[in-house]
Amino acid sequence: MRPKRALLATATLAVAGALTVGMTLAMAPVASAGTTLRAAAAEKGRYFGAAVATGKLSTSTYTTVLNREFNSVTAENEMKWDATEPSQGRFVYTGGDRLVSHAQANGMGVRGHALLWHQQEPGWAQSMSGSALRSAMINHVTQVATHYRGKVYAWDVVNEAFADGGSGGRRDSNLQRTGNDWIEAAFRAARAADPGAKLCYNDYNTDGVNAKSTGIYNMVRDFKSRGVPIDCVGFQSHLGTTIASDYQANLQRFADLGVDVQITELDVMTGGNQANIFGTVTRACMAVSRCTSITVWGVRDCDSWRGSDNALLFDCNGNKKPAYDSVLNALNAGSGIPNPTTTPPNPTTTPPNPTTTPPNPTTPPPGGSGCSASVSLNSWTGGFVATVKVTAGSSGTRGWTVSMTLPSGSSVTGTWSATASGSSGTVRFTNVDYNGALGAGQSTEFGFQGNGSGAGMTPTCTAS
Ligand code: G2I
Repeated sequence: MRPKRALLATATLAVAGALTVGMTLAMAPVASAGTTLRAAAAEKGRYFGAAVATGKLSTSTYTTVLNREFNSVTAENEMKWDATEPSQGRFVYTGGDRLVSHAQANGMGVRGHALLWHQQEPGWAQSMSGSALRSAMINHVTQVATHYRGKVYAWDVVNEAFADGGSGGRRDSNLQRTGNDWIEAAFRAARAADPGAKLCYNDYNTDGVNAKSTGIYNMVRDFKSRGVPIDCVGFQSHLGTTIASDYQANLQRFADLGVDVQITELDVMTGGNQANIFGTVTRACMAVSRCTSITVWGVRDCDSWRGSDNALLFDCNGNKKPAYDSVLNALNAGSGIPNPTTTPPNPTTTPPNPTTTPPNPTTPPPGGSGCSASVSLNSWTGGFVATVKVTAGSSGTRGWTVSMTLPSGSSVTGTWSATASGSSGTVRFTNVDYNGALGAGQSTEFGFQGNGSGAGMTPTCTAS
């Protein structure tokens, strides 16, 4: 018979290994002390992640620690706009794909970072403005989120859009100057492209109740009240030698709005308090049931953007620092997410909107008998995003086509979850392979973006 310790270790590894896209997290049947960060976090239904620079995946000291200790990764730079769309309309996914493969091979989830950010915009976007930039940014969100659909459990859809200081308002940028609704337009486009990813707003200097975090809080509350698809808020947590006494209370007030919270870029100034502060952050997350992941911004001190701050959990040789023990102890002492089957950290392929759940393939729906479609529009001067909901009639559908006539002078510039025939005048949108079959009364969504106005379009649905 195997000793009990070995059995527990096996259970723990199995849980950590299950934290991949498409799987539902199960709690370990017996509480045990995890001996690695990933095992300890997984036992509590959470991710413990690191920002990864893919160039370091060939360094064995680095990869040994990464694979042993972390069950989530964030691309430090590889999924940003400048990396993924270096010239307009030319998409490069090499670095991001490499990280996804590494994560999949090692039982890790992937946090996507970041679809839109005023920094690390490619040069061509930096020189754009107005409706041309708005179209370009929405296209970027659509393309990248579509590429990684089903492969990331969360996206930082918008990063660092709020100003520092006491205003509580937005930061000026060319993105912001396209109109104050740019953030919600981005979230709607991201949801349409990847209905299964948790969509997050991410920022720094939000580590307590302050003017900036309150500005974000008010935006999230507004989004929730108007049905803008936001699922989580990321708290970067680049910390100095102190931590706000209301760090946990701040997380909790966001969670109480009905969003998950995630610690997304944690690092802490070296010094006497480093281990305590890492522990305080971890305890705060564990005490908030909607705090689903903690990510540190790098693996070893010498991997950090903070240089001589020595701000991480491992020294340059991969040795654990006192801060590591502090985090591990806090993970092991913390509470699990109360009901991980209904509030998992990784719903991934379970879309937040059950209307987009594909039908059960074991009961193929009959053909014939109609469908209906409705459209919702997100418009700005010179462009729009249309989200179209297709609902099957009483006989279900094997496939569907939605026809819409665009106003004169308008055209379709990109489509997701459907195939468009034509781009102006009357455009026909036909299902793609995974969303044609709908059971009676079931719905799915597709979308497109266009130039010009989308006003007054009336969809007609034909089922096959
Ligand atoms: O600045 C720290 C973080 C703040 N929150 C958003 C994060 O995305 C951001 O990460 C850092 C990366 O850690 C750096 O690695 O973002 C920086 C860019 O603002 C990254 O630095 C850039 C350098 O500026 C570039 O010169 C360099 O080519 O890294 C690039 C790739 O090594």
